[in-house]
Amino acid sequence: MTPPPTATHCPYCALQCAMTLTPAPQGPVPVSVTPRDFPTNRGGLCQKGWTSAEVLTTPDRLTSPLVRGADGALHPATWDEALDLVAGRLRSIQEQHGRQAVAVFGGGGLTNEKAYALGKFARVVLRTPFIDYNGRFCMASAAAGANRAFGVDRGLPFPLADVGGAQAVLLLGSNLAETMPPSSQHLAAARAAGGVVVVDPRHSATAALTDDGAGLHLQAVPGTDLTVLLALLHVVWAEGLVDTAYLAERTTGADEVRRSVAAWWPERAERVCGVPAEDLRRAARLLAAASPVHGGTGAYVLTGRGAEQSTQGTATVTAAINLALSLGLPGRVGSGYGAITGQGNGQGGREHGQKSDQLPGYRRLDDPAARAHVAGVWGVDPDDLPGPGVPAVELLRRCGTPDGPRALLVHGCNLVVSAPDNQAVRARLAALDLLVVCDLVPSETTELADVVLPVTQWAEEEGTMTSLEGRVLRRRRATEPPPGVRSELEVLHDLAARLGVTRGFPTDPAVVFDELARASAGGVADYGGLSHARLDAAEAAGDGLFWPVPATPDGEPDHPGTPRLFADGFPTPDGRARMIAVDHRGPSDDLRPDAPLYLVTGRVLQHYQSGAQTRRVPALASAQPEPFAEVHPLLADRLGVADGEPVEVTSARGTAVAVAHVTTSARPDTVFMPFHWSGEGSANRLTTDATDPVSGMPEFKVCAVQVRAADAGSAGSALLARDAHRVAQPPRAQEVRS
Ligand SMILES: Nc1nc2c(c(=O)[nH]1)N[C@H]1C(S)=C(S)[C@@H](COP(=O)(O)OP(=O)(O)OC[C@H]3O[C@@H](n4cnc5c(=O)[nH]c(N)nc54)[C@H](O)[C@@H]3O)O[C@H]1N2
Ligand SMILES: Nc1nc2c(c(=O)[nH]1)N[C@H]1C(S)=C(S)[C@@H](COP(=O)(O)OP(=O)(O)OC[C@H]3O[C@@H](n4cnc5c(=O)[nH]c(N)nc54)[C@H](O)[C@@H]3O)O[C@H]1N2
Ligand code: SF4
Ligand SMILES: [Mo]
Repeated sequence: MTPPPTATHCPYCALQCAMTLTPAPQGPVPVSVTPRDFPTNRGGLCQKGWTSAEVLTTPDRLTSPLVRGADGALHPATWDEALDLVAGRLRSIQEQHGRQAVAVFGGGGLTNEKAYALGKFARVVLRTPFIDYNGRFCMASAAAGANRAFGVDRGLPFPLADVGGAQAVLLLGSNLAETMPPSSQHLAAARAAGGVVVVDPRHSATAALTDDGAGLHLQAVPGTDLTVLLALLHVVWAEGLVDTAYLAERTTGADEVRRSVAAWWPERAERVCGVPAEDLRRAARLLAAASPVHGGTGAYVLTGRGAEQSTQGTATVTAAINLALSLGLPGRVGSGYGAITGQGNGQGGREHGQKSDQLPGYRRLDDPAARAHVAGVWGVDPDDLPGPGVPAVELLRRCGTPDGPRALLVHGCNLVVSAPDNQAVRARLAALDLLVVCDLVPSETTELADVVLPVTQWAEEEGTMTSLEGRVLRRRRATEPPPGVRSELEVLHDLAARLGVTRGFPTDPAVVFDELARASAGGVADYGGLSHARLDAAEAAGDGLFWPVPATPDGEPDHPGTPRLFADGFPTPDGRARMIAVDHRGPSDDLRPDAPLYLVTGRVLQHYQSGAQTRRVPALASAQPEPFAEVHPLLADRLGVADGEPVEVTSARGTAVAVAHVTTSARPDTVFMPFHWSGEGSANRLTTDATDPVSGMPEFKVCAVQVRAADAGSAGSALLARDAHRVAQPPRAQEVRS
């Protein structure tokens, strides 16, 4: 008898589309994927979701630990050999150089259980302050802005489906039509009302949703979102469109914000952001008209990475929140501010202790009460818990330096592709005494490792993921992992035991979750009333549950979860949202004579992040076979480059080579490169590792570059032709848009 179908969610992004996996014993993949109806995806899946099962049986799947030999190559080893080696080296490095000589790097794709166990492993077993994760690349500015203003960071503090009722939606730097395709369904009403406003230097697929009267595309100069927001704020204040009763009752700081935006009249903003003053006025009026105070059906202000991955990302998020508060949106059903979280568990991954300053439940590591609570759950002395470490970029800069970490454990991040200024990161990783990488597939980062540990993925494991809405969902096992592969919980258990900690690292995800629930109880992200069993029952009834879900005393009904936050107040000391005046500085690496163009980076539909998974799926790789740079026809003419020809893009960090896609969707002063590829075509050879002073988030989105044609004989084009990830493919579908 074949086993029954399994209800689960997509392995990739934070939309966590619901899907059913049906055993396919005769097929090329062990399970077949069908979409499942769910409030976020409403039966939709993108191409990545449809093809996700192919990564389970990708031909070069890691199925044995690998250890670097005397010949410099990676060789298969037994688990005992690999784990003994790792534990022995960690011990001797810590004996010689201190506990802080070992660092941990996590990921927002890990389940809550793995993220929690990893944070505990760093604090309890390694007792190092140095742990951070790739959410620092992704969610840190949104988190910092929301924590400061609202006292809590849940990306969307409302169900995504609420957006479906709105009359206006302002999207700053989100290309959700490509990055979460099924989510565009929720924009239908706003489009019909002419109310979608997209701020993006490109006429992206999402910007195209504003065409034909569906809204406005504000094609701003890269790195100037803050001036767009300051101008929108100026207009709503100057034209008396703010919700004065709401501001008086529910916020502090409105006067300072009003004063600070007085000088940002639209004509002044236009000189910086390039968006016509009249469009800025129209956008502000359209949002105001949709706001409840003016009788509209609702308005949302949503930010994506385009606005956040900036050295002024936290300030930009703060201005977006100021705008939403000025219009009285947060805490009203059908309106609000939200950040569109990216990674599969980008939300849960930032709640349970992978962050350098954080303990489970979104508790702070420098809060004595939080330390005492979590130390109690862990059965350790609070004084033995290390203090806060440093954010990801700083951690990477220190790796392999005389006073920095000598060993790094990486779980769920392909740093060599995805980190900013990745050639410098590669050098830092190469300078380590020990690099240990857990992954499912070989990656550019496993290639550098001293030890590679092969782990289970998605459909082979049980766990939970917390979606962009803060909804805790069950990930379920639908197929056996290949022989030789272990779960990350087993890896941490086995390493802990070898390092002398024989208790506290269970391998059953349901047991780990129960401990996570206790550790988070009473914290901001309170999972205290949840268990795998309760989530299974909730999903069977149709949903999942939104945190906080506190435990209830015995005999009382279970807490129903919290789909909408802020109805009765904000979790700040005075219950009010804090409005904070912010001002514009501009990108850290701005245009100059030898770098007269902007580079902006981002994503395409078919590839996920570093491409480690999706470059292995033939249908995805053939749809997007190679690194490219979008170039406006005017710029292409000036450079003497035709569509399909290689260009060399050079920044102060390095040079990358990519195929020109000539398209009018670009601004003439800006080229766009996706970051999904490695080697010569890697966008992160060019990006700067300058970070936001509040959040530590790097400025991935904007830097200054020089672009030139890579002539046929140049090193660049020769290298591109040799690029391992370039495969012979049918002609590209994308044509020049006019
Ligand atoms: N297909 C696909 N989907 C994904 C992912 C993926 O890798 N591939 N990753 C997931 C993850 S982890 C994340 S974080 C999300 C990211 O989701 P998004 O934020 O939607 O994705 P990006 O493409 O990084 O950036 C969005 C847009 O920002 C624009 N942009 C660049 N510079 C600026 C600027 O200065 N200002 C403004 N306003 N816009 C700018 C780019 O042109 C781009 O269209 O996607 C998730 N979904
Ligand atoms: N230029 C530029 N760079 C960017 C961005 C950008 O917009 N522009 N965006 C940034 C953002 S938002 C993000 S989120 C990062 C993402 O960048 P990465 O962190 O590199 O993202 P992934 O490719 O998802 O890498 C995850 C790795 O973990 C593996 N993996 C998947 N699941 C598991 C698991 O359960 N356990 C373990 N151990 N491994 C697993 C995958 O196979 C893959 O090798 O990139 C950042 N880099
Ligand atoms: S939108 Fe995201 S969650 Fe949905 S199928 Fe695509 S990658 Fe998966
Ligand atoms: Mo991300």
